[in-house]
Amino acid sequence: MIKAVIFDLDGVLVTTDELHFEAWKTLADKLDIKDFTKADNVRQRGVSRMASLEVVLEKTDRAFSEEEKLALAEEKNEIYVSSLSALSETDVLSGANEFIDYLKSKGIKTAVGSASKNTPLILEKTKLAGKFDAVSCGLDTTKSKPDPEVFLIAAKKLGVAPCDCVVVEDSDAGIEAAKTGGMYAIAVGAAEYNPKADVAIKALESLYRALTIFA
Ligand code: B16
Ligand code: MG
Repeated sequence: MIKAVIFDLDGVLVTTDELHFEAWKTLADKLDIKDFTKADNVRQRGVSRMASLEVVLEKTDRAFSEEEKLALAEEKNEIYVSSLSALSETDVLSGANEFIDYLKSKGIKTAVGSASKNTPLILEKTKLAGKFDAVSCGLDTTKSKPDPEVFLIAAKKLGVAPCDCVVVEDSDAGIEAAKTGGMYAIAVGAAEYNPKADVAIKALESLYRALTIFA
């Protein structure tokens, strides 16, 4: 019996995945890396800021010290955060608010489970803050997806056993994390073809039907 739904943030609830790509692209251009593409960006979904940086640096022969890498990650974050200034409730993906309200009406708990350290800022700007029973994000974790830590912390904050949780994810790392954590996984968007997911959907409007599979 499903007692909680844990939502990934970037690419599931909010369109910030595109802003992450643009910020990494700006950094790549500055490093004279010309072939950083959307295909590379798919591998950055769900993983930490530092792991995402490695995807960019794979494209150059230049070597960087740990200190330089931290500075590059910080530079990307500054570009990304400044692009968040225009973020508003119109950037919440279609169907998200309605589905969260539906879950509440059914007594099913909700949480955010995101790798992003910018989660509180994004929730505030999109007026999603306060809609969830719990928030677990990159500020709570020491290990990032595909490690299940972020989702296990969410489940613990909710007081729900992992086997009674469903995770909605757009990244392969996130699907892996949910399954390793003993949860059900619904894949959406970029993770649509992940064979480890229990169900795949094209858009959030299909979540109602997807949820009946676990009932
Ligand atoms: P930040 P999610 C993830 O968010 C993004 O998908 C991933 O691309 C990013 O590197 C990660 O957050 C860290 O984000 O740099 O803002 O701390 O998809 O888990 O909600
Ligand atoms: Mg995501």
